[in-house]
Amino acid sequence: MENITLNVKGMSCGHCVNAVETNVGELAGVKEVKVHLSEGKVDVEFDPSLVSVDQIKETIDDQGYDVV
Ligand SMILES: [Cu+2]
Repeated sequence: MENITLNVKGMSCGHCVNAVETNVGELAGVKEVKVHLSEGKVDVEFDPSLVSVDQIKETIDDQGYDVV
């Protein structure tokens, strides 16, 4: 397992937290995802043999948020 923290812009409320946590959490290989709304950060624990950082970033992007 690997841990990354992504800086994400555009998350502003509980709906955003849910959208990111649910969609990233559904990716095969993602063990845990935690959004820190006030800091604009997303912690992800994942298995790099099953999912790439790019896939995780793309999934957040698809929800309408910017990974910086
Ligand atoms: Cu929101």
